Amino acid sequence: MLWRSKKTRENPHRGFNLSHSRVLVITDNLFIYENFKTITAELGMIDFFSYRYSITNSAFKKKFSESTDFKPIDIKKEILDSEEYDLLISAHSKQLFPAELVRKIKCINIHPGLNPNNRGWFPQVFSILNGLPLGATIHEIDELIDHGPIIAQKEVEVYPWDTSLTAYNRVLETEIELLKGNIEKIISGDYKAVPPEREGNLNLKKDFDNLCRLNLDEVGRFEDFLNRLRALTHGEYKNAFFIKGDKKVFVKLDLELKEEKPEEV
Ligand code: 0FX
Repeated sequence: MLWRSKKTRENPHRGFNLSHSRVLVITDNLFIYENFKTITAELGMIDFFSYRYSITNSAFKKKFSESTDFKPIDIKKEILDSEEYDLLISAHSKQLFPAELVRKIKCINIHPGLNPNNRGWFPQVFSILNGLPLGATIHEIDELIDHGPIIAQKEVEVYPWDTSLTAYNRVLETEIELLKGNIEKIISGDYKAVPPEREGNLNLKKDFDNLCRLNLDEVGRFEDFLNRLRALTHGEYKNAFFIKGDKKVFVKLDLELKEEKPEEV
């Protein structure tokens, strides 16, 4: 059960003041959802959070059809207000929070990228391609995508042998680390958010989709093609493809690391 008062309340479990006692987390990512619940349970804060997933998430609809406390939400249609919630957290929500909502309630985003680099869709894919830094960011949501003042962030390495999946897994672990280190401050409002120094760059779903179609006549450097395939290799996802006659052929890379002694000159 959540606190029903808007006033700052004492957390009986931890003894710190909460200004956000009614927090709604919207997530479409299982790893983040499970870790979020574990972290808040460990911190004795489980009662302050409720969870919803996007109405469009058919996999979650199936998986959580029996759940009484994890239900879908249509963030554009459902009227949420500050009478009901003090804080909304987007933790890999597939729905963008409408500007009207962001103006009404404090909204925070947990994002798998190092803002303002490669804001938007699948940051690690674009970091592998354009060499911009990758990481995880917790920030206040404003009216633009992955753009608002930054509460916490941490860079992760991107290696020349990474695929999208290996880089992404490193980012997810870092998001959880940031969440653990900052969630108490966030719900008590005891943090300083700093606007990013630059606007950075933004990638959309259509930019990712455009990368996936390979043109077999394209001429270029081998390393660039390799990077493109690394960026599009992510477990079972069928991303990169080319068309040959009436066939669509999906491509992914299989990379294996082995220690080598540097060649003697
Ligand atoms: O949960 P999430 O990792 O997050 C994504 C965006 O990266 C993030 O910027 C946005 N705020 C959030 C709403 O959506 O998404 P996912 O589980 O759909 O994808 C995870 C990774 O899987 C992705 O980074 C790359 C890979 N992937 C995913 C899809 C759907 C592919 O390689 N191909 C795909 O078709």
